[in-house]
Amino acid sequence: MNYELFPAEPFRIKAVETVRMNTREERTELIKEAGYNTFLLNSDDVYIDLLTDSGTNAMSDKQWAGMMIGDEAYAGSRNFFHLKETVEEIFGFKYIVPTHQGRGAENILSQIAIKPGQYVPGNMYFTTTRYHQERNGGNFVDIICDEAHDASLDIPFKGNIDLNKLQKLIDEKGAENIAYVCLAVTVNLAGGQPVSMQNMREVRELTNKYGIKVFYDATRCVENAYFIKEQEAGFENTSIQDIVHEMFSYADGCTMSGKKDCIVNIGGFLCMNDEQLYNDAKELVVVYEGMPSYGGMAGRDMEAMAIGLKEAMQFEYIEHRVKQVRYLGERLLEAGIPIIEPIGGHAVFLDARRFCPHLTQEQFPAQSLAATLYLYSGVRSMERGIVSAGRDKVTGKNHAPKLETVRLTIPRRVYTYRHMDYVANAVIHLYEEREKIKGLKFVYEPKQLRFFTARFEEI
Ligand code: PLI
Repeated sequence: MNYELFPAEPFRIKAVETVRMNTREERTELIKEAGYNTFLLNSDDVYIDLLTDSGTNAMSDKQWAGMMIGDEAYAGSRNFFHLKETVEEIFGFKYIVPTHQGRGAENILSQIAIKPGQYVPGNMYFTTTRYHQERNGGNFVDIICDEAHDASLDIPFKGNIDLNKLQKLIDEKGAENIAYVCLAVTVNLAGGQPVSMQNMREVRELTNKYGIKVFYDATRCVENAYFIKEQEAGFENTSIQDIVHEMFSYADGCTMSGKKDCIVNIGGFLCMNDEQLYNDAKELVVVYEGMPSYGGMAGRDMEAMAIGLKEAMQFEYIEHRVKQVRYLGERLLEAGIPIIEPIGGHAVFLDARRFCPHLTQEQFPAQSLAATLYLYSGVRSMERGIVSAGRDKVTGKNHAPKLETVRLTIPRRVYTYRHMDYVANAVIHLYEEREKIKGLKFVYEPKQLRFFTARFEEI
């Protein structure tokens, strides 16, 4: 591996948090007590926590300073106006509705923009996003390109929408039966794969012909912008902020989980340009979140988010972010470990089908691989496969996604390359003993979003 390709951390460390390594004997008990579900482990029992990049970011000194100028007024907080100006400058949307996190925005958008029975095409599903769409009577349809479902296919922009699939859906169901297109940048469950600017432009052109709205899931849009700058012709010399701005010029609005690319620990928002839709959203935000000028966030959190968004636009920040993830992925590839390729923006995804060929998908190989990695190393990861996919709301059968993965998700500005080495070594060690990974069965299966709290035992 060429170490020159990986930039050093573009920050100095000012405050540290001690982490503790426990023993394998302790972890044997702990993972059993947690029902082989890494979500149910206590943070204190984890050595390196790669469960998620959501809300696990390290804030900067400037963000912490911003927390001190939080205006906690119930209405009209000055931090709301700072956030609104920042969002307008970066994304170009007129209206913003703050929410406590991304799913708060999804809840409101799904209620105001979906009529029961309508279709909601998207580039692969995300758990909470699809849940809210279906809860409001929508039918989710996956229109991501076929390549996205093939873990070993190393091609750029695997998050792209297949325009033929979208056209076919419009022809079959009628434009009036499509609530909106939900376009995620990047696509989390496809492995953090980006969408090209060209694809966004083409989706806009096609939907404009039929008057169909397009809402982006903006959660990891800065990572997406980095991939465009790095890999799409014509954007080499464009700034990250200008790329983000152009991306969102092809959308009618967006939902955002601020816990990712806004580099904060909590918060989200919903944006749009349509005044009527904004009024509808305001009527609901007061029911579920709070006044339209805080929507479930403290004033200080809105300030930290405004500052974080600007920091995320810095090239050095996002280059290091994406390349640190790539470093871990490259180390695993060098050792012959099967992962989703190309390496995405926020995480390295182990391909559990190839890692555990001795297990069937119904034996939850990714769930078991995540549990066993914790047992071996104290590293916490997350299942993103059949357990996360849940059951079909009509037939009650398990969705059986082609991608059966374990996600090693890297928090922003938290860990160093040495931590990545520890994780890589742990995965390589486990791969050598992979036949010891046992199948699992449910002992408790929640009705919705089951992966969060389900419990298992070994078969
Ligand atoms: O966790 P929320 O409610 O702030 O955001 C929900 C959400 C929406 N879209 C996408 C693409 C996500 O990744 C997402 C949350 N992701 C989590 C929690 C994750 O661990 O990936």
